[in-house]
Amino acid sequence: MPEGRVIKAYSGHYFVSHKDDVVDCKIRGRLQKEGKDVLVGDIVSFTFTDPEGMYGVVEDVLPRKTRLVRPPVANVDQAVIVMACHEPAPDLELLDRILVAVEADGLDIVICFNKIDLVSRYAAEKLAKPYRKAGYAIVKASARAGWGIARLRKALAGRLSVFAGPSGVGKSALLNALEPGLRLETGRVSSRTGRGRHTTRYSHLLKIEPAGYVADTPGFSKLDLDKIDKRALAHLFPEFRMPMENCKFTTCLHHMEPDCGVKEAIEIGDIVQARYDNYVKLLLEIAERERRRGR
Ligand SMILES: Nc1nc2c(ncn2[C@@H]2O[C@H](COP(=O)(O)OP(=O)(O)OP(=O)(O)O)[C@@H](O)[C@H]2O)c(=O)[nH]1
Ligand SMILES: [Mg+2]
Ligand SMILES: [Zn+2]
Repeated sequence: MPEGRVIKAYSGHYFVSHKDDVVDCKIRGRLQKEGKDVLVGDIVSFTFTDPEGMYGVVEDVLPRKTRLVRPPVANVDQAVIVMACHEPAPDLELLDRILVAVEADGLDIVICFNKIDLVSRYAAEKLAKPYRKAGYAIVKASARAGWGIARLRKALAGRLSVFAGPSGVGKSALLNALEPGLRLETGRVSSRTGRGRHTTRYSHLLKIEPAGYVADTPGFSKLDLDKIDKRALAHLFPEFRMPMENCKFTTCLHHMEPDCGVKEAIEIGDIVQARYDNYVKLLLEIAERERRRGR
């Protein structure tokens, strides 16, 4: 039976990429009864229902490697988190929040600082440095000028990636730069609020040569960290992992405790203060939530 990847789904139609074609499929009723839903990103087996091979029926869903809730995409390997260097102003608290959520999902991570054409080289590097230091793969890019696009393409090859980041940072523009044929709708950043307008509203997968798939996801601006408990949080900051081994107490939350390896690492410059400050912010938020639930 032929197999392919679901690249788009809406109102009962599942578009399955098969060889160089896309087959418009319905779903076998039995699958619903078995409680199997079909997500964008799923690999499915299907049968053709017409001699031209344009239409088909999804017969089964192959086992999923991963399943993201937001955006609802299956089998994602990697997240590309896009922030603009300017317009909208970089929100590093949001970036750290997204990083924590993506780390918790176990995805590989690339951080793309876009719109470097709008700032000095120094300003772009100042933004990127703490994250490079934390061990993240960084791409500095300008969708407008075409800078960094080759590096981004390399990072996407052979994997299914999601693009994430606030509205207006240039996710669609970057994808257009990668595949000029796509002509995705890009929005203006509102001059009144300085924010994007959430131009992109549904998930589908785009083929990025060579052999990369990308979900162009809705921009989002808020993220709750509901499933993360406060003991797990520090492990989701990769640059904390080694210093944590020097904490005196195995229960150390790296906040008020004495003899804390994380705080020592800040003093000698191995951990950036701003990252730590966002850690504490998230820690207190999680602690507060756990307290409320405990009651
Ligand atoms: N100067 C400059 N402008 C850019 C760059 N990339 C994107 N833009 C502009 O920023 C605006 C928003 O870009 P989009 O690609 O629509 O942003 P998005 O992240 O897809 O936004 P949503 O779909 O709302 O989540 C558009 O006006 C783009 O032309 C860049 O590298 N430099
Ligand atoms: Mg968009
Ligand atoms: Zn500690």
